[in-house]
Amino acid sequence: MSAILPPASPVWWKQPLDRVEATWILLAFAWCLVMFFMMPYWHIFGKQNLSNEAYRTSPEMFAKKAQAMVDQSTVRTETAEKVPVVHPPAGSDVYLIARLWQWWPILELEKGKSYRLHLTSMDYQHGFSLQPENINLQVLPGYEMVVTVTPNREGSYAIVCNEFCGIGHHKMVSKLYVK
Ligand SMILES: [Cu+2]
Repeated sequence: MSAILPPASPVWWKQPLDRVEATWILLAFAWCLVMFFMMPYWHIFGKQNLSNEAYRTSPEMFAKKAQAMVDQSTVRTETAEKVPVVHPPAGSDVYLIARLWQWWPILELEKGKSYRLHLTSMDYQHGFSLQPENINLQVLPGYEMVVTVTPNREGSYAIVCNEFCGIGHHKMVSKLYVK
C-alpha cells in the first residue's frame, strides 16, 4: 500500500502492519510518553509550571472583591481608558479580572513580598501570560484561579492574553509593576 495510490484491497485495515509503520507508531507513542511524564517533572523541578488552586466563583462575587481592592488601594490611573493602578498592602489578596478585551485593574506589587493572586474571566476563556517571565495561566469564567506569587525582580512586566478571544484579542495587553 502507498499513501499516493488508493488501497489495493478495500478492506485495507485487515492487511498486516508493515514493519516501518509499526516502528513509527512505536516511536511516536514512546515520545508521547516522554512528553507526558515531562509535565509532572517540570512541575517539580522546573520554574514555569506553577502550583495553582481553583475555586468556583461568579463574575458578580469576584467583581465585588476586585472592586473593594480598587476602592482601597488605587494610587493612580493609566491609559486612555483610565484603568486604576492598585498598590495593595504587602501580603494581601490581589484580584485581576480578564474580560473582552482588557485586564483590570493594573497591579503594583512589592519586591520580595508574597501575594495571593486571584484571576477570573467575566465572559470567555482568556490566558494570563506574564512576559518576559513566560508564566502562563488559564483564566476561565466561573472559576477563580489562585496562585501565591513572590516577585523577585523590580520592573514593569507585560501581561498578554494568550487565548484567542475574539476581534480585540491582540489589544488585550496590560502591565504589572514590581517596586
Ligand atoms: Cu483574552
